[in-house]
Formats: sequence, C-alpha cells, structure tokens
Amino acid sequence: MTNIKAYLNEKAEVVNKALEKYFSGIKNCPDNLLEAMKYGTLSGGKRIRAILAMAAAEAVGKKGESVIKIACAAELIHNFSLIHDDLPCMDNDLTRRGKPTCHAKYGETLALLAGDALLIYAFEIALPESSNKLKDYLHFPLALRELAAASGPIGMVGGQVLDIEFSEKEKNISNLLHIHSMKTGALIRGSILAGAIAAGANKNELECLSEYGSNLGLTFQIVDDILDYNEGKKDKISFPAILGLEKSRQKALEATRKAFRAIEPLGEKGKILKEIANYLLEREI
Ligand code: GRG
Repeated sequence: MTNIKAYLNEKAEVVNKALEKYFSGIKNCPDNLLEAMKYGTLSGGKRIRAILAMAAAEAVGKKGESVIKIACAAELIHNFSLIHDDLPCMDNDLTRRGKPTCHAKYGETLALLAGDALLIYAFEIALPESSNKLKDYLHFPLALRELAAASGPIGMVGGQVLDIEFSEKEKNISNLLHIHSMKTGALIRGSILAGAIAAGANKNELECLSEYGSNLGLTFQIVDDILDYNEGKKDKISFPAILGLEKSRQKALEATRKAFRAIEPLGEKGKILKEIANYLLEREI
C-alpha cells in the first residue's frame, strides 16, 4: 500500500522546484511581470494536474520526472486560468489559496498579462530548446497539442464561456455535466493524456487513460462543489445545489468506480492512479 499523501507531497515538491527553475530561466522580462507570474503560480496549490501527468507517465512504464516539462506546462496553464478567473470581469475574487488574488496584489492589467504570459510560457518550456534535443522530446509536441485542446475553445475556455452565458434556468444536471467536462474536466483529462503521450503511451493505454481522466475530472468537480457547499457557498449553481448532497456524493463515488475500472487493463502500473482517484474522492481541501 502506497502512502498516497507522501507520494503527492513528494511529487508536488518536484513540481515546485521545477517551476522555480523555469521561472529563474526567464531573462530580460520586466521585474513586475515576473513577480506577478511567480506570485500567481508559486503561492500554494496542490499541483494535482502536474502530478497526474507524471503518474500517467509512470502508469505506462516511464519515470514521472521524464515528463516534468509537460507536467509543469499543465500547471502553468491551470494557474493562468485561476488568475483570469479571479479578475473583476469574471468572478471578481479577492482571495485565492488564502492570500490576495493576483489582481488584488498587482492590479488588473498586470494580472491579466501575467496570466497571458504563463499560458504562453507553458508552451515555451515544453517544446525542445534546440534541434539537437528533438529526439529526446519526440512525443512532446503531440502532448502539448493535447494540452492545448484541453484548455482552448473546446476545453476550459469554451466551458468557462458556457458557464458565464447559461442562464440560471438552463443550469440543469445535463448542462452542468457538459459545462464542467469542458471547464474543469478537460484539463484534468488532458494533463493525464499529455503525460502519457509524452512518455510514449500506446493507443490502448491512451484509451484507458482517457476514460479514467474523464471520470476523475467529474469526481474532482463534484467534490470541489461539495467542499464549497459545505463551506457555505450555496448561492452558485453546483452539483449539490441541483442534486442535493447525498446524490452528489453518490455520483462522485460512481465516477471514481468507473475511473478504477477504466485502468484495470494497466494492472499493477495503474495502482498510483487508483490511489490518486480515491484520494481526490475523499479529500477535504
Ligand atoms: C478564465 C480561461 C479561464 C478559465 C477559468 C478552471 C476555471 C476556468 C476556473 C477556475 C475556477 C474554479 C475554482 C473552478 C473549480 C474547479 C477548480 C479548477 C478548482 C481549482 O483547482 P485546484 O483545487 O486548485 O486544483 P489549486 O489551488 O490546488 O491549484
């Protein structure tokens, strides 16, 4: 039995160190921009998308660290989305991860640009630096394409638009499932697939991981909604607001079981992914 918390802490540390290294590699960037990018990324966060990318690489027989660039790219994209989501034109939130949001600290213009820069830098760090490194990173452009699809118009950004535009009346369970599969689920599934693709996964492995990722993304969002609901955020349309707490928990459990089944063909190599799914179902933060 793996100590999953120790595994997650250890991997989060690896990701944080790599992110710091990538930030220190940025030269000749305006100081305030770099500071806002670092603040928006390094001040907290579970690093779950990056960890999933590494765990997916391990599930197809490679070392997690071999795909660290893809893992960090997923994390940078995620942090871009959080900075933009907090802006006054979106959720207008003043705190995130227990601290002032990026725009609360640096102003709206710099926070917007810091988010843009993180998104673009994600692709810069994960693409080969020079032609002589191409063979080491053969699969990386395809992995990045998966991340781009997961975060762009048919993924996270598209989901955010639907979330903003659907009227309260239209937010029934089927629309909610659709919105969240794009807004939150796509990047979670995309991080898993990108990690596996970068590690050279085959078609069968990718099919298993795709099904695992979709169900894990759903579990993640339902649990996120339940945690918010229990903290008193009852005004937003969410799984517990529509289904009630008990049915929401049941739905999260069903999705987790589907995620387990999806990776059965991976055998022992899928063990960590199973434990991560269980952890995300039972998490309290
Ligand atoms: C603005 C392009 C754009 C997209 C925004 C994902 C998203 C779309 C907004 C985030 C808002 C939000 C709180 C969504 C709920 C699920 C979610 C993504 C929670 C935060 O993810 P965690 O818990 O965050 O992994 P940490 O802090 O651990 O990194």
